[in-house]
Amino acid sequence: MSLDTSTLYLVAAMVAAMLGAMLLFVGSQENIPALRWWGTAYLLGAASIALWTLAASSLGEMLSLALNAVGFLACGMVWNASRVFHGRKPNLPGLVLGAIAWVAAVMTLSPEASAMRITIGAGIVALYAALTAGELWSERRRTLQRRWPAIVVPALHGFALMLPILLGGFLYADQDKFSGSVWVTVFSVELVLYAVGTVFVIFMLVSERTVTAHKTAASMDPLTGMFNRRGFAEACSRVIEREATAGRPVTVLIFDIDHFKSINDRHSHAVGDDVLRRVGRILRSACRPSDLAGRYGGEEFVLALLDTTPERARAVCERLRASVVDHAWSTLRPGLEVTISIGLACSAAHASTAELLAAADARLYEAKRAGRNCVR
Ligand code: GH3
Ligand code: MG
Ligand code: MG
Repeated sequence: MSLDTSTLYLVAAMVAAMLGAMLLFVGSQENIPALRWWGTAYLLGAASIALWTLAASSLGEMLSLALNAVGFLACGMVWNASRVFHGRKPNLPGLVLGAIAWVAAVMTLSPEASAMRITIGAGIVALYAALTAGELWSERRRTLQRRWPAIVVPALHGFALMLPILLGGFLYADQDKFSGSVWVTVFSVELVLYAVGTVFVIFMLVSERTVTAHKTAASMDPLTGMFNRRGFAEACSRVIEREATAGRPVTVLIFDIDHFKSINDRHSHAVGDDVLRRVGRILRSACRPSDLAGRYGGEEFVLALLDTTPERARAVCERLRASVVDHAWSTLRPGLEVTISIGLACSAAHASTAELLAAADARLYEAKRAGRNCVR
């Protein structure tokens, strides 16, 4: 079977253009700058390949050189898109360096050395592919299992383009036939596969990120920035399981702001919200970063203390209670006073989150009945 090279390149250009338009559209709709980088890169790349394929012979040396440079600029943009996607700044010198290197190489090489030109061009594209793969690799927040296509696709692409360099001696023996050789066909097919494969990877990464963002939003309390009831319960269950396996106890405390309704009534709901925020901050500063803290609902907060003794747990509760009483509440409203009542429960081995919380809740009500502003 013989495949026509120009047709293949045009198909590659059309596929890339459609994917680019799609990326730009989604990037604008969802306001994801990295997708706009990727989309623009694809459109530029597609335009340069299409024009070069259709009109290279009639363009003249300078224009076709410029077209090639635009193609390398597109490769640099793909790399920068992956940087932007991970919250890094675009690398502008790196973006244009490939194009500059190409122009410099063509200016210095003799026009007959077409194989050498193609090799250098492939090398530049391979380098950008490797940089893109490296960028995706260094994103260590995701699991390797999920990230592997993000690394394999650009890495394979780079490898395919490196082949003529690796096999250079073999190819140069047949300079004249190079441009019509099987490699050119292989590259054009590879280009289509790469363009489609990359977009698949991009959307996989974007959807993973969106899911993570929604999950985070669903488990966070926007007022205090802490876990909400759901987030706390989920995290606490995971932690209890882990600690039970390790044979370590987990201690849970629930506390409730005393007479909070009257704080709202006397000082306004906005002041009530400020009190909740400040209590959240006091809670966080009273525990270790490894402990789990959350707003359980209304004016109730929870804290799971890990790997701790009942004595330390008791001390944390006392410190917490004292920190709330001693806080400079008058800076918020003159005459404002805030106290909390705390219920504490230490886990027998293999107690569930629900059992622990119920036990702590029962203690909390004892604390309320005992006159508030105390620990049970
Ligand atoms: P107790 O000492 O028995 O706990 O009395 P309390 O007044 O604190 O308890 P109660 O359950 O009667 O009232 C809780 C109040 O908390 C009622 C509700 O309006 C208020 N509240 C719940 N969520 C919020 C919130 O997000 N912001 C503000 N400002 N108030 C809230
Ligand atoms: Mg209350
Ligand atoms: Mg309450």
